[in-house]
Amino acid sequence: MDSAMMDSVIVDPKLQRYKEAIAQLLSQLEAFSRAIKNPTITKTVQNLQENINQPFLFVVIGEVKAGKSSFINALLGSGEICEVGADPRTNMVTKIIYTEGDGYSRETKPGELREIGRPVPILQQIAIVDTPGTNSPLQQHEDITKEFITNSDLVVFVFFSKNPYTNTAWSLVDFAHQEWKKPVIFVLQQADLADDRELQSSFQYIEQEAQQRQIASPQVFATSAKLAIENASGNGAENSGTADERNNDVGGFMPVQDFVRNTITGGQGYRLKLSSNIGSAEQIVIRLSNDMQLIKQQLATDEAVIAKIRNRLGQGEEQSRYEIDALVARLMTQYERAIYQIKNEFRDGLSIFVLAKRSFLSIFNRKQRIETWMNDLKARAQHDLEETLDETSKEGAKRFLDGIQQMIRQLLAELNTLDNEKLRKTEISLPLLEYRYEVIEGVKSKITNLLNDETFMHCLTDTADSVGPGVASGGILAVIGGVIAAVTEVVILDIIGSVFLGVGVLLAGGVLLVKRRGLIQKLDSELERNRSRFESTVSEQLNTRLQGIYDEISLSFTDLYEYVEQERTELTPLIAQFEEIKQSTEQLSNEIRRL
Ligand SMILES: Nc1nc2c(ncn2[C@@H]2O[C@H](COP(=O)(O)OP(=O)(O)OP(=O)(O)O)[C@@H](O)[C@H]2O)c(=O)[nH]1
Ligand SMILES: [Mg+2]
Repeated sequence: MDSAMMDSVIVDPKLQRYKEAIAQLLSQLEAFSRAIKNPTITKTVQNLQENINQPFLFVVIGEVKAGKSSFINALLGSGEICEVGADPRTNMVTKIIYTEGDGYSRETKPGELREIGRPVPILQQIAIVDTPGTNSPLQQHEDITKEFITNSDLVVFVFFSKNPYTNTAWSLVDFAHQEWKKPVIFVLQQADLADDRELQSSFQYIEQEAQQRQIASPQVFATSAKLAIENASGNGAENSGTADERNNDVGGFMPVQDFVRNTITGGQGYRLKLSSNIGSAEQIVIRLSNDMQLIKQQLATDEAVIAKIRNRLGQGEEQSRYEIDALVARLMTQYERAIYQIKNEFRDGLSIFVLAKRSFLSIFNRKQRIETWMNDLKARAQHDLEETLDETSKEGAKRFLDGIQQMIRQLLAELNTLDNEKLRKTEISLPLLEYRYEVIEGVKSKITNLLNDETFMHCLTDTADSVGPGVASGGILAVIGGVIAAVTEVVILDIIGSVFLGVGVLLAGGVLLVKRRGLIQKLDSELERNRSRFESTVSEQLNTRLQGIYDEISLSFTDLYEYVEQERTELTPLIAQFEEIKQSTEQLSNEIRRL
């Protein structure tokens, strides 16, 4: 009877595997509870882990020399666990537990409690408490014994087969069975020393006593530790596991093992213990489930809102670009209308001067009149062009501004959907979730500021003369104003000026009539060239400005973008981890319930 064989005899390997599966699940749950920084759940899980990893605890009680220590050795299949002898040996309550390595023995409460560690595999599943005889004078042991009984899974009462009648253990039987509802068994030890008649009356006596104590069908076994151990060290190892194993049950331990396996270590008791453990794990998972669901949904919402914001910004930019194109087109129409006017006047004016050539006006006077006419034409051209372009650009800028304001309001509405009071009261206390509120409020106030902030809105429509290199940073109107000024003051006047310069020279030469056509063509092409330059400059600068405005709005969302990115990185693995735990819990729970 080696200890490896005892392992499989006493503990049901199938249930043992479930125990390991629960232990694994609990360690996953522990890691998860640490990840979500919930110390209460971590503590609960740790208690469960301790509980599930506790081996079964058997307490062995009986009179001095009844053979308790020998019984334990035989049951565990190792003669070396408890000290056995003719004189009183077990002089204090002794807890025998598993240890790796050489083993040890030390008094954990001097004079009262000893702990023995042994590298015997079965002790990983069953820890045993050996007690001094109940009739020994050392009564202070009774308190410790009782403490162990309350935590035990089985209490074994050992009697001397030949003479069980003077037993002093019955008060502890009451304590274990009646007060604590613990499973108890009775063992008639040293059965080899009693004859059949003696054994039979001992059985009857124990059964009667037990029944008087409301133990309905008392479990009474007769064993001989002596024979069992002798057999094991003799030929047990070779015989173990063979078909006629039962016939070799020298010492009567087989029925004891059967009972233990069926009712404690492999039976209903074990199942109850497993299902209570998985039940507790399930409770924790359910408790976390709602919060995890909340977080999962929030992550999805956050991502959707971010996508909507990006989309809206994109659409807004497109819309603004479209408005700018339309504005540029309107400006160009105005420009064309104005230069059409200039061209006509120029043509008409020239004709008048050509006709006037035949008059008697002196060249000097003619020159003066032409200069006056030129200056007048230049001034009117500039004024008309400025006025009409100015009006159009003001109207365009207003529309543009309204569009942007409306978009910002929509963006604010999107941001408001991110508020979630529930998220602040969960079992999950990640720093990430704690500063969520701050991030959302920060972004909201930045966006609200864009609406209210003088500088931003002002700079949109700023009319200050920030022409030149500052154009791109000025308001829309400043941009347009700058371009208009450049087009009219500088370019138009130059064009007209340079064309008139030719006129003056030609007048002096008296060939105006011949060159008139050429002059008109020159003006046309210069104005046309200027037109495309105007168009490309105003369009380019407005688009640059637009880009700046949208960049600034986008920039206000940076914190939120970064937050959601971080949220995704941190929460995704947590969500997956929890899903896995949840699934294994459900699966394990179902399997254990079906056992
Ligand atoms: N013949 C026979 N002797 C046994 C048997 N079991 C134990 N003994 C002997 O009985 C004596 C007492 O055995 P223990 O196992 O030390 O008894 P115990 O109840 O632990 O004794 P204390 O710890 O001193 O109270 C020892 O000399 C053992 O060798 C048995 O089954 N048959
Ligand atoms: Mg003993």
